[in-house]
Amino acid sequence: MDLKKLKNSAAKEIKAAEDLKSLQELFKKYLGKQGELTQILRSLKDLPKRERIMVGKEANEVKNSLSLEFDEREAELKDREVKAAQEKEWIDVTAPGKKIPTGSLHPLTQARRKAEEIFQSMGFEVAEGPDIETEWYNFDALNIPKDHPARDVWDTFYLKNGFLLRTHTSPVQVRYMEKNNPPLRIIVPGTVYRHEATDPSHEFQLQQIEGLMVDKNISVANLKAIVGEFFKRFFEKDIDFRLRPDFFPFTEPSFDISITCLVCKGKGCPVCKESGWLEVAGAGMVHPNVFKAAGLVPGQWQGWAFGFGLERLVMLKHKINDIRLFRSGDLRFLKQF
Ligand code: FA5
Repeated sequence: MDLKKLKNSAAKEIKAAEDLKSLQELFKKYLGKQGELTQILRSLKDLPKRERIMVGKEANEVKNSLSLEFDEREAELKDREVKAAQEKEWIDVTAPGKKIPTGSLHPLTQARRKAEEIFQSMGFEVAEGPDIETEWYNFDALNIPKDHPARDVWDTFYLKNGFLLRTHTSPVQVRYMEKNNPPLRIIVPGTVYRHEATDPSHEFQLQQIEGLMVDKNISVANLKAIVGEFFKRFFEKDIDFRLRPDFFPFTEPSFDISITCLVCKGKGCPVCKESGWLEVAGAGMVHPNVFKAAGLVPGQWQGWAFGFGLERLVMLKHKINDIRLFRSGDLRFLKQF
């Protein structure tokens, strides 16, 4: 057996081994129990003494040299494997993070919460009532009898079972006063429904904030003061507003509350119907018949009430020129708030 040849070819194969498994196979082939070199070493005993010493020496040298080659290649392959694994699992901790898109509260929800906060800080309680109402609470108890022309003002969605979708939040005035004795201060935020055509300032589903304050000596001056304070805090600046005589069957006297159109700064635009003013609320002193319907003695109490349109307030605050955007589901619009 030519030990030199064996050494050379083994060394070549070791160097060419591409992974630890094939290296192991090579080890078996040459240095394993049945390995080529092992067999040579084993057969030494059959050789004559002189030859045995010579061949033995050379065979041992080959063995040591191949062992070294194996160790070296093993270290190289292990190193290569570790590096490959590291490369595969490498995380760039300096890479900028991916932004997870988060939602935000709808501008109407934000505004409603802000209004609640402002009124609560002035001692008002937040009350609620049902969206599905009876004719009694929506109309009769509010001094709007069946044949009264004012019933036409609120184009109503009537339901098949005799109920209706409330056309305003005013029914909660009566519902609340039936259960709670004055003095009282409440606001009632809620959705109302009107069977009407939509345009830049009219929706068929909108939110109102009703206000009601009842005590012994309540006047329009109190109404003006509270409303003025609300505007100031809601719009975060001084706001021009005006009360003009209006008519509501459940208040006497009645007013509409308008503020300078902030979209066009009073110059006139489609939102304010070119008038420079936008009506944001109806208001007035609670009519004696409403106290009566709620089971209170009219002469004993005085009170004022208002009903704001929340969309209109938000439109003015953020200079939104079309009320229909609120329910459009358009993310480009909603993402701005
Ligand atoms: C009422 O609904 C009365 N209940 C308000 C009231 C309450 C008067 C208490 C007196 C005492 P009116 O229909 O005007 O009134 O509506 C009140 C406000 O809701 C309006 O000023 C306006 O801001 C808003 N509003 C009414 N209809 C619409 C609509 N279709 N789209 C958007 N906003 C509306």
